[in-house]
Amino acid sequence: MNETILNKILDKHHIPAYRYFEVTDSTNTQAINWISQGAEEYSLVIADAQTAGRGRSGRKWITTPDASIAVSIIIHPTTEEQDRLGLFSLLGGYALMATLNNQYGIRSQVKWPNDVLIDNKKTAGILAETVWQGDKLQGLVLGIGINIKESSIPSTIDLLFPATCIQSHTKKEIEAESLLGHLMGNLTYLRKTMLMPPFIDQYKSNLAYMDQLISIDIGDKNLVSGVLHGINPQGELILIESSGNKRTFPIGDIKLRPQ
Ligand code: BT5
Repeated sequence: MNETILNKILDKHHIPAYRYFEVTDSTNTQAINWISQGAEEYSLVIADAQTAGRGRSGRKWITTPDASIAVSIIIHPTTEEQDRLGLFSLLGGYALMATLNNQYGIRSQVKWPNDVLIDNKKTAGILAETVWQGDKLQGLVLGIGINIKESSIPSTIDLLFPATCIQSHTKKEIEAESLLGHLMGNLTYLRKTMLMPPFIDQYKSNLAYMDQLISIDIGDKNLVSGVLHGINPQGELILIESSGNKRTFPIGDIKLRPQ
């Protein structure tokens, strides 16, 4: 990234501080360390490449130099937000989806709980992690990995789900620094609505596989199938099984697949 442009854009979005790395292990790891040193709300850790980028449950996230963005946003959730921490993962995905749709005219969707899809392929993944001292929340790190250029798309042997990148879906040149600025603008705005019913409704209207038959992998090779019925105010997925039984799934480590 160009640091002069980055600095100007982040300043415009009132980002209090940021740490930028050409390469780091994981921006989430850096952000977690920074929280224990007293990082302010909306401080950012940004990297062009990661050597140990992570997804959920120890899975790997690949960030390619000059082709991707890895960003970790430091958040200090309010007391009300602390009752619904799972919504942050949804907020990250929704804010990026809104950026692609509104600022770049690229039709994208959210895939519950932590992906952004373009044309049914993953272009970004979100990893929200919390830092606790005893039972007191010190902060939350919202890590977002975004594929921008073609070379960011990992080889299929590294993938559980098809992948794409933003640049393949627009002729407009994507500048990583501006994309980050738009993302932060949308995220800070949408966070104010996150606990209100319209947020859940809007999320549902942009949810991949809504009203379709899907399977949920609940671990140990156990699959639960049903029709995706939406999400509840906690951000949990609602599935209707063929028996008519309604089940909800919390944002844990479960994988959703189309059938
Ligand atoms: C995620 O996990 O999708 C969350 C990824 C979060 C990455 C960000 S980057 C900034 C911050 N710092 C970090 O260290 N992490 C966060 P999950 O749903 O578990 O998906 C992981 C799976 O996505 C992998 O097992 C691969 O199949 C696939 N994958 C890995 N890299 C990818 C990429 N660049 N594009 C598309 N899919 C990818």
